[in-house]
Amino acid sequence: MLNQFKSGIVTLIGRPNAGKSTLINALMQTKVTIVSDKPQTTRNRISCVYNGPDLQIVFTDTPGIHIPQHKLGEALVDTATSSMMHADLVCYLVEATDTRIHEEDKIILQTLKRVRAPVLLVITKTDKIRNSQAIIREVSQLYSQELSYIGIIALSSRERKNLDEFISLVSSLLPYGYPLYPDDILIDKSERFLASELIREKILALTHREVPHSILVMIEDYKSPDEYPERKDLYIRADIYVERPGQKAIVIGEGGRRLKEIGRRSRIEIEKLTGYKVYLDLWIKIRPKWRYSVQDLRRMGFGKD
Ligand SMILES: Nc1nc2c(ncn2[C@@H]2O[C@H](COP(=O)(O)OP(=O)(O)OP(=O)(O)O)[C@@H](O)[C@H]2O)c(=O)[nH]1
Ligand SMILES: [Mg+2]
Repeated sequence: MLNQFKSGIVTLIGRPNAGKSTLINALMQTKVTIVSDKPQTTRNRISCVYNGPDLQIVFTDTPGIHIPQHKLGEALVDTATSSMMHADLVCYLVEATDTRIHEEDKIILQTLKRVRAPVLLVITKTDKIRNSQAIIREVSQLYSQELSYIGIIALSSRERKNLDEFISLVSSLLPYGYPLYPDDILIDKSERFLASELIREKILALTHREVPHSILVMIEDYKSPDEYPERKDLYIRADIYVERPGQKAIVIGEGGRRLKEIGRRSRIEIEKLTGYKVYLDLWIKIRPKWRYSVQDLRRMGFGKD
């Protein structure tokens, strides 16, 4: 039986907003990683375990590769780059509407030269264009000089188009081997981490310009009935960090309305995730220029994965 089993680590890379996290959620059929229309949403390497018949694929979501403007950006790009080095297969995502190679893609192409794993070119968001075949031809032409890739596929996570074909193609490119995780593991991150991400996702959805990028969410207290059987609800105290007083005012909103909405939306999703009624205690704090400080980043857990 075992000699039929295929398994491997498949790292998704691409510039910010390429659709990496959305594709992983679509494949997993549940929300494991947060999504927004703002670039640089994903900040960590997140491994998600997909199980199929005689198949286990560990999909790794990574931060979008870009030209870093601060220490946080550098840490994000480092995380994405090192994730490529550990992969059995790298999926390089480009958007169907991309008709040229962007500066960020040039960085990716440069890095891929050092990667041993084969590269699959994945064209995302085909629901935005009319003719997928024409786009496949165009993208192949665009990248054929720059990259030696093992295959190319176009898909839409939003319309769930070509997802089964994507899984078949990926599995055909993976080695035979043992499962890497027990089959009841979905993600290599704690509920506490997922809760902090869901809160950040709601802030990203409700703020604009520099604010989303300046946000950091730290869970300071997490008391779950799993750990404290006498409790009926899940108590979460989270600190939301911003860089400037003006940003604090924006997150709070007029009469506290935005913060209330952030709390409401976050609570609904965390309740869905954990199955418990959630009591959410949100505090906003200012930590000037935390994205530029190596010490702050280390204290806040970046650069550990
Ligand atoms: N129309 C359409 N939009 C999509 C599709 N996939 C993703 N998007 C949108 O593209 C935006 C970015 O999606 P993400 O999944 O967060 O992109 P990402 O590559 O993970 O971005 P970073 O984490 O910032 O690197 C979101 O607004 C998504 O809703 C798709 O198949 N079709
Ligand atoms: Mg992402």
